[in-house]
Amino acid sequence: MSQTLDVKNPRTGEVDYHIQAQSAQEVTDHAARLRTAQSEWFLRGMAARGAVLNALADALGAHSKAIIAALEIDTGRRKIAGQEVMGVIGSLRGWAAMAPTLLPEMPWVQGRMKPNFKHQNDYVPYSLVGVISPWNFPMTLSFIDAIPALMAGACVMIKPSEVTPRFADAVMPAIKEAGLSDILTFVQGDGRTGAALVDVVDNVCFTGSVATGRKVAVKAAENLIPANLELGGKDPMIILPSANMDEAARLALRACVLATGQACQSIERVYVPRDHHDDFVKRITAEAKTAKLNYPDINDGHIGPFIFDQQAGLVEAQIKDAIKNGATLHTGGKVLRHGGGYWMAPTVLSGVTHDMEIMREETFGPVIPVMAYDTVDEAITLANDTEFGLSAAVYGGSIDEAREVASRIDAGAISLMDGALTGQYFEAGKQSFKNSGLGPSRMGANGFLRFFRQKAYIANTTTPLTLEAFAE
Ligand code: TXE
Repeated sequence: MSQTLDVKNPRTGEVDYHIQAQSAQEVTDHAARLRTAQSEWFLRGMAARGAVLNALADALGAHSKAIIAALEIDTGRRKIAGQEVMGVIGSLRGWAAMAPTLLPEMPWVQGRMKPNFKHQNDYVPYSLVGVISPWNFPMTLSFIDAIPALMAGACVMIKPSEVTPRFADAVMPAIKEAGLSDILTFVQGDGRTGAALVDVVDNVCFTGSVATGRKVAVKAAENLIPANLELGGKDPMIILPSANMDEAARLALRACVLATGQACQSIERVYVPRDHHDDFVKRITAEAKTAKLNYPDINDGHIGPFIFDQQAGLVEAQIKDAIKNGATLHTGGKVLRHGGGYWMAPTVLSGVTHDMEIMREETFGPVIPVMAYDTVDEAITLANDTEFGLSAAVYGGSIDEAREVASRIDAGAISLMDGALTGQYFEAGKQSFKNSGLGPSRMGANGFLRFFRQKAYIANTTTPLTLEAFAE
């Protein structure tokens, strides 16, 4: 029996949508249907699959108004909803064009040590790839793994977050029009449906919290399937003494509070030279006060509501903990109730230390904790003092200077002379270090190659050896 789950509108706080959570049996049935279609999908070849993905891009374009409208309700923001849809369309066209160039040539190769043998490699896709996505970028993070998996020749089952599931219904007509209904599907539900998905796929891609990622990894290990995990972060930004502090304040504000800070690549800690600290705090506080909530008019403002209402309480608790332990609040800091939703203006804190939750746990809110450092070595030590290693940023007088500091930061992607660039640039391969994830890069060539298994054909060009050749 499938269960009905309530879905809230983050701008009004009202339950105005429901999903039927798919049972484990229903997930298993979907998997069987997708598997049946997979070999034909693979045999069509890369060029034909690319043409279908381009057709999906066209269909998404034709349905974009309805999809953006659904995503807007899911997330409480309009411009970013549009960017998500256009980004997926661009990604479909990009992978369709690029993927055929990424598989290596597969000639017969004569053995070096044993020239009587030769081999040839082949790349065989996983049959069924599962994608489990979170609520912060519902469409982007559902398709980021799905598109290269489809290009590889896999079928794909996506389970969106139960917090933001409505865009999927709006996307389905486009999937149907592109002729992909048997190849790509959504299953709806909460963690139980997600867990059922991990039991039926051959390769799972997960974006979300460390705690849930760990559960997915354990289940994937039990099922002996690869887990591609992109988890939480506590991204640091180091501002070097040579930086233009005015520019630094402006970019740090954007990198910390864009999308209400509900982005994996959000900057969550800012380290500033002690000599510049007070001036920087003054500048970023002034900048932060100019940012507006996009309430009541969704078209006017920079900061949307908390998408997941419980997140508001978590963010406020971290701020209160910091203040209780000696931090100074310069602006923001309170959860605001408007129209039934939960909001927070950009929040600047100073006097923070690494004993505070706000400097250790993922915040996922529009919060800018600023900490002074005395030497660049100390700043690097502080940046690396974390269980996470998703990404980071260095801003200084030049790219070369920032690059040198970046080489000592233990994280998978470092933005230079800016922050949070992995939200704007998807071509660089990067892995998640430490507790921020597991598996190959989802960007660059490995974003595609991870969906294949390498197979070898090994041929003997002479007479096979007899057992006697191995006798003691
Ligand atoms: O994540 P979850 P939530 C962080 C952020 C946030 C926290 C929780 O700090 O506050 O995670 O977010 C499905 N087996 N990030 O609650 O629980 C679930 O249904 C399989 C960081 O959304 O990880 C949803 O589809 N699946 C991150 C998905 O997992 C399971 C982005 C994510 O849920 C499952 C988002 C299970 N046992 C949140 N349990 C980033 N840094 O990008 C749940 N799910």
